[in-house]
Amino acid sequence: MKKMFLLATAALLTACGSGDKKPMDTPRDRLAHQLFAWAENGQIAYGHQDDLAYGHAWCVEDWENDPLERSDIKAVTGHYPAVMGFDLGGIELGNEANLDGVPFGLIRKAALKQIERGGVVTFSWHPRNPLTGGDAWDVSSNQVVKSVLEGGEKHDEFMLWLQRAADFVESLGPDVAVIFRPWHENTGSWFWWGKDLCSENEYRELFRLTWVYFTKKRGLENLLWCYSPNGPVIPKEYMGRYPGDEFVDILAADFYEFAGPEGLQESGSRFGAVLRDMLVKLSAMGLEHEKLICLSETGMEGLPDLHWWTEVLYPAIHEFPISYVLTWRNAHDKPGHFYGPWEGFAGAADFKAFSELDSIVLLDE
Ligand code: BMA
Repeated sequence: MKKMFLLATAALLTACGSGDKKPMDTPRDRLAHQLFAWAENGQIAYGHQDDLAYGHAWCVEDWENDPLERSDIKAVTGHYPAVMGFDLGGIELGNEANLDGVPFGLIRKAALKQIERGGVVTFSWHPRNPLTGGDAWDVSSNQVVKSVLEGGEKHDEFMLWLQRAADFVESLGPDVAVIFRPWHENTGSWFWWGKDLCSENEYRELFRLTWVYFTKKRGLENLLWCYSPNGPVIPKEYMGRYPGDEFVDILAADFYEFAGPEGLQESGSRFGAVLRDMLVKLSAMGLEHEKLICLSETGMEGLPDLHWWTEVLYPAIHEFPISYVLTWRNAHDKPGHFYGPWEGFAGAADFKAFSELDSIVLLDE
C-alpha cells in the first residue's frame, strides 16, 4: 500500500513543480516535498496543537519578549513536535486573541518559530456562526452556509471574515508555507458547516469560495489545502462533499478515541480497528486522487490509557503512508483537557517510547 501510494503521489509533486517554475522552487513546493519525504521514508511526523503557546501547567504570558522555548512535548522527549497546529477562530471578528485566548500575535510568532526550527505548521479555523452570532458549534440553523454563499444575506459580511483570515495568513510573509485546514469535521453535524446543516453542494461551494478568495483574489499561493472530514470514513460520504482536486492538496480525517463503558482495552481495540479501516480508505483515495494524506486530529482526552501511544495509536497507523499525525491541545486552564503528555504525567514514558520509534519524527532540537 505504501509503495503504490507513493508512486502516485510522486506524480503530484511533479505537478507542483510544473509550469514555468522549476520543481521545489517555492515555499509551497518545499512544504509539499517535506510531507512527501516523510511518507516516502516510511516516517510519520508527530504534531501537537498550540504546542508553543501553552501546556498543561503553563502559558506564555509576555509573548513579545518570550523566546518560545517551552513545550510539553520537548519537556518529555527533548524535542519539539515536527508539526504544530494553531487555530484562527476569532480572527474573523478582528479579535486580538483566538477562541481559546491565544493572542494572534503569539500565534504568528510561534508559527514562524516552528518553521524556523524546520517544522511544519497547520491552521484550523473555528469561526463564529455568521447568521446567528453564536459560536462554531451553534447548529440551531441549517441556513448558515447558504447565507454566506453568493447571493446570501451574510455574503458580504462573510467576505470580510475571509479577508481578515487572509490578512493574517499574508502577515506570515511570502517565504513561508503552511497547511490550511478550513471547514473540518464536516461529515459530522456539530459545526454550522456540518453534514445536516448544509447540502453537499453548499459545502463544496463554501470550500471553493474560501479557496478562490485566498488563492485568486489575494494571490496567497503558499498554502497547502487540507480537506479533513471526521472519521469513520465512508468514501461516498467523504467524497460527496469533496470540493475537487483543484482545491485540495491533502486528504485527511479527524478521529478520536472516547473511552466507553466497556473498559480501556476494548475501547482501544475498537478505536484501533476503525482507525485502520479509515486509513485503508484514505490511502486508497489518496492514491486515486494523487494527494498526500494525514491524520489531521486524533487523541484520547486525558489519556486514561497510559500505554495509548505504543499500544493503540502506533499499531493502528504505522503501516500507512500518512505524512503526519496531530494530537489536540494541552489546555492550561482545564486540567483534564489534554491530548499530549506533559512532564510529570504518569503516561509520559509511553509517549517518549513512541517518539523514539524509528518511524516517528520530531524535530532535532
Ligand atoms: C476543542 C476544545 C475546545 C477548543 C476548540 C478550539 O476541541 O479543545 O476547548 O475551544 O477545540 O481549539
